[in-house]
Amino acid sequence: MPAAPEVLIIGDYYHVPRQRLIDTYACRIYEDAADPAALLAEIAPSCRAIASHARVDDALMAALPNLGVIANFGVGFDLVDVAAATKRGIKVTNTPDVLNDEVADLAVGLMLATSRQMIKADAYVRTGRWISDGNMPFTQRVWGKRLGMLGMGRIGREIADRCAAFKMEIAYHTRTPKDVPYRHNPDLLALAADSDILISVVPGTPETRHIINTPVLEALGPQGVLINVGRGSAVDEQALVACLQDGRLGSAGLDVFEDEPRVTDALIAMTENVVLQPHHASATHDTRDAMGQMMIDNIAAHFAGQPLISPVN
Ligand code: A2R
Repeated sequence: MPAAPEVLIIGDYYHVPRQRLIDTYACRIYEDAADPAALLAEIAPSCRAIASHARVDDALMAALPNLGVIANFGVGFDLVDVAAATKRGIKVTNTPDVLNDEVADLAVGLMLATSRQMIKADAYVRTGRWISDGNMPFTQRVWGKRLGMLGMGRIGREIADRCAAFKMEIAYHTRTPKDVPYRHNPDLLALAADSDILISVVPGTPETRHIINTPVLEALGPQGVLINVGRGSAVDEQALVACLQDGRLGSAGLDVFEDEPRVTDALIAMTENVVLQPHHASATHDTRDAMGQMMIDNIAAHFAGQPLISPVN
């Protein structure tokens, strides 16, 4: 019986599929190595796959000449240098679709929590202010409001469909119009100006970096709500802080940040109009398991010489 193929595990992901991977293949764990360079040198002849939830750069690929596939845990694959992989003939896979509903649920929850100030309201009860100060000041309505979606892909569509049930008026901005029952706006600035709530669910690419900037935030306006469940890099966080601080933007609900897991002190200090989540929109047991399984299935397909399930290059 030939030895199981060697898989390099990089980054932290759900322990259940991770263990399944370890039980199935000969795996080495990058983070466990006292001397990562020595580990790479040792597995260089045999390592044919990386299962990753961390940065995979060209130098790492260069150290593993027999690498055939980088299976990324997550739909967003911005941590993998796909151009370098393609140049080296290495396939990259991701985990699309299995997380759409989960992320959409959290996006809607974040929209409600931010607009209706649910975290602040929770504290209002717990700290006794309901008794000392009387009823909490009123909040902003969600149903029937104008929703702008930045991104209308697999996840964006699920978010929009949920928001349609909230009787919201929905429009979206993408580079190309989609076959959806919502109005396409080719101009993000105009979309922001026409929206009460803007939800961002675009990938982290050079093109989307800081696509939500001061003009977009100002267009959303003093009553506007920004929700980001895509990538932190899509929002100019400094501009966001400035706009929130001086009232040019109303509030924000964020699951993703520019420098995760570090979140700027200014955002942490804003408890009145900002709701923060630890990049966990897809993080339920079921969905993280499904994502892990998809990553494993891609590796298995590669080893079996079969078509990959979700190639990105
Ligand atoms: O622009 P299009 O027509 O390719 O539409 C895509 C849109 N998008 C952009 N919209 C405006 N300006 C851009 N520069 C830009 N780049 C991409 O984002 C499409 O509507 C959407 C991405 O959809 P999917 O590829 O189906 O991704 P999915 O599964 O919805 O996930 C979105 C992202 C992931 O890449 C992770 O970063 C995060 O959510 O979990």
